[in-house]
Amino acid sequence: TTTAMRGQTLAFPDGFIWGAATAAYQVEGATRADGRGVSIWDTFSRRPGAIADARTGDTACDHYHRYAEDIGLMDRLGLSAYRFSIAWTRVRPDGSGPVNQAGLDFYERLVDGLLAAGIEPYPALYHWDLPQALEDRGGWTDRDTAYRFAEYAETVQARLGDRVRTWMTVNEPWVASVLGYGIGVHAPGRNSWADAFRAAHHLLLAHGLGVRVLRAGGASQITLNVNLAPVLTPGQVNDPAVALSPEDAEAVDRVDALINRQFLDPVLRGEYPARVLPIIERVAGLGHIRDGDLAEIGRPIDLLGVNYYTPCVVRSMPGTPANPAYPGTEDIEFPGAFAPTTATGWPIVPTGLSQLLLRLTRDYPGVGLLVAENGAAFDDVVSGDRVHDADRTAFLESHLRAAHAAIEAGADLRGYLVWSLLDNFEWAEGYNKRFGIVHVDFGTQRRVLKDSGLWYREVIRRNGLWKERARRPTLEEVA
Ligand code: GBH
Repeated sequence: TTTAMRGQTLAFPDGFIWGAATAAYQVEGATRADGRGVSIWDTFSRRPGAIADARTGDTACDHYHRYAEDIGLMDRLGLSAYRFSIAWTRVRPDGSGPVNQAGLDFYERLVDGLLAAGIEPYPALYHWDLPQALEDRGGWTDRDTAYRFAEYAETVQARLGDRVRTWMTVNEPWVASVLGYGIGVHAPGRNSWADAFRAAHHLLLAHGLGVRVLRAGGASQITLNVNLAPVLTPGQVNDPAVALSPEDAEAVDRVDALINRQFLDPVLRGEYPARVLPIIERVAGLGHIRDGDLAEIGRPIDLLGVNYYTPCVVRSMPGTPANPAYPGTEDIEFPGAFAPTTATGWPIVPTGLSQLLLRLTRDYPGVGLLVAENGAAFDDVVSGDRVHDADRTAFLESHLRAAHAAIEAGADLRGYLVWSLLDNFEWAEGYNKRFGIVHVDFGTQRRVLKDSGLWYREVIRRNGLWKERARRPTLEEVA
């Protein structure tokens, strides 16, 4: 890098981690290969009406067989890290029974391939694909599942711990509990608020027990990934400094406690927020929260994985019934934001990311931050061997500018992982929503680096953005 180039670059800190993420059920396919057991997503995706166009993850991106080609793509991108998840059912097909060595062999090939390409593996142990056998015994509503998770974590680490330095425990306990057990739009498709709160607690407990065994096994960095959203009134979306009425301030605080602090406080402070406990007690009782659990859950971690997509927009509106996804939100309306949206309908608010990172820095000091997911679904324009996705590039660029601003203002942000490396099985949306920086033709499994991927490669190469938006190179320059 010449001085001139550095002058034009909005540089990120040295050693900043540039990566991309996927999850097992969304990309692997090969759901019957080499002794893999049945997960709740195999079951749920066959439930009539559960998934758009009745699709499943049976084939997905066939990453199980094409991982070497996919590592080649990561190498072209110049990624420093690849976040993937391990399918519990490949390792212990029944959740708790015998270990399936063939499943571990796959992750060993993947990890070795990544290391050979100079890419740091960031495995996540749980990205929603619970073994069906455990669900049949109560799933995450049963405390025992957390202990089975710790057992499985230990098994995986015993095989890969000499090569994996960074471990991710659980991905998005809010989504897994609320969408899976509370409103049934994700596996296992149950509909009970009480179950959702119990599941959330047991997912947190699984994380804590996982930290304990991973640490004992010598892990050097441990994270959990939480989906976080700044909670804002419609007025704050455009002007964060706008003054709130006491009613709006209360609505914001209550929803923030439910979606963010319910997970952050146990993990980073060893306690449930006082604002949430009475809601949990009313809905589920407190019997599932035992003495000692919060000490277990609050074990120190090194990094917090922040998954950010969009803010949560609320305002006080007396008489409104509780939002089905948020018990305890009586008298609060969720009006959405006046902002452009992605193909999933989520408002695009890049400043939400800087606000979030700075708020974490202020309220939860001492833990490093990693953007563990950020990205967007848009429709691709395929033209010959190019895939045009200018909207995605603009989305990523504006969020990276926001991340950079947070770093300048003092956030200890260590890295950024794009969701996602590949277009993939987008849960209840099937294959209709494309989040990849690599286009996947699901008929032929052909992969093509999208324009956003070519752009990201350039960002990684210079460890930064172009200072002036206008100086962004043309695609011809970077292709
Ligand atoms: C992540 O979940 C997952 O980890 C990943 O597997 C998935 O593919 C990816 O995101 C994309 O969906 O209130 O209607 O504006 C993200 C989950 C996304 C949940 C945003 C809450 C709010 C939508 N979150 N969502 S809305």
